[in-house]
Amino acid sequence: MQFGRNPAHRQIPRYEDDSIAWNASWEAIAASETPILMSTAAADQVLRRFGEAKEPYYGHFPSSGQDGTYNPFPNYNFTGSVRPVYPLSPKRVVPDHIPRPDYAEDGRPVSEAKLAGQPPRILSREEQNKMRTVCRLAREVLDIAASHVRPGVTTDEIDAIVHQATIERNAYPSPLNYRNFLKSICTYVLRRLLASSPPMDSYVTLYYDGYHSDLNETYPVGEIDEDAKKLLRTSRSCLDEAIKICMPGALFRDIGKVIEPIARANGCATVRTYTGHGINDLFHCSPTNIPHYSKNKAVGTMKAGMVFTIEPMINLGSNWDDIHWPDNWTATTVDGKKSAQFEDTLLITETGVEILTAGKRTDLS
Ligand SMILES: [Co+2]
Repeated sequence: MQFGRNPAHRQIPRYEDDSIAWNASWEAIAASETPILMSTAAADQVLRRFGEAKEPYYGHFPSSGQDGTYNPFPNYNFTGSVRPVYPLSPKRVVPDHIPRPDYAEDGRPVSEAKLAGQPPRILSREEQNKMRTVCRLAREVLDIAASHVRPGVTTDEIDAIVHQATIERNAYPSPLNYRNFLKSICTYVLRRLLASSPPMDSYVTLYYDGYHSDLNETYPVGEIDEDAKKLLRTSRSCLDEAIKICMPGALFRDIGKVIEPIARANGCATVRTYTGHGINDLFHCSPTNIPHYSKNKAVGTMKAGMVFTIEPMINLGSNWDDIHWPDNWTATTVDGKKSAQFEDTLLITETGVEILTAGKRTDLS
């Protein structure tokens, strides 16, 4: 498939210095101590759709803070109160002995492009076992990351923890250098998480023994308000109910028909830009678009041996649209309201579905 730019980019103002306008950033910080509106995005998919992230700009900005940090897009009309904080930490190193996907060196997922448009693959028994292994490892790493989520932690600290836990398992952190993405996890948040503020979303994607897994959860950080609690419960149940219909013969388009009514009934909206996707020896593959909204025209029937993700992004309120920062990958809600997301990697079995990334549930009550 082609990775065209989203029309949302056209709304982004131009800067005097073009080198600033398309930098890659991944850290964001809350500008104030008021309850924070955080948005999450499947950053892996932002990259998939939007093309390559750009090298960060490390130059001087007049708006630099006393600690040397700065907002690289001071003129951008941000929604919500989350802001980028530069400079980014240096790219983390993966030891040479760990096998890596094709894009690890130059950022280009060539094999994904080659196989675009192919029907979904049915995995052999051996491949299914490899998917079980890599998904179990991803769950272990995500749980380690979750155990470090607390007020005051930075997303960069979580990235370091995930990177270390991943390479300790002889796995490669799949997001690293995927279309030149600079980090080992996709996380969206506040660089420094405040007590009584936002949920934090964390993605863990591993590559091990030739196969990828994909998993994400949103966590409360400190005390969160009732709206945020409702959002987390709704997002989790959107995913859980959608998984229940998965079995041989079920239609991919019906997933969205389960999810959107649950979101609406709880005063929430379903993001349309980002979708579930096939995953196996490729990070993203056929079926490339598994929509989470009702009126979709996704084609295809589930068959035993297929592996794919479901990962609905649910926004508080009725606005499902999203907008992107000039860094080429950070997605936020257009109205600055909170958003949450949960994702699992699923295997269709002869009789139903196996949640390959299943694990202990966070208490969302
Ligand atoms: Co995914």
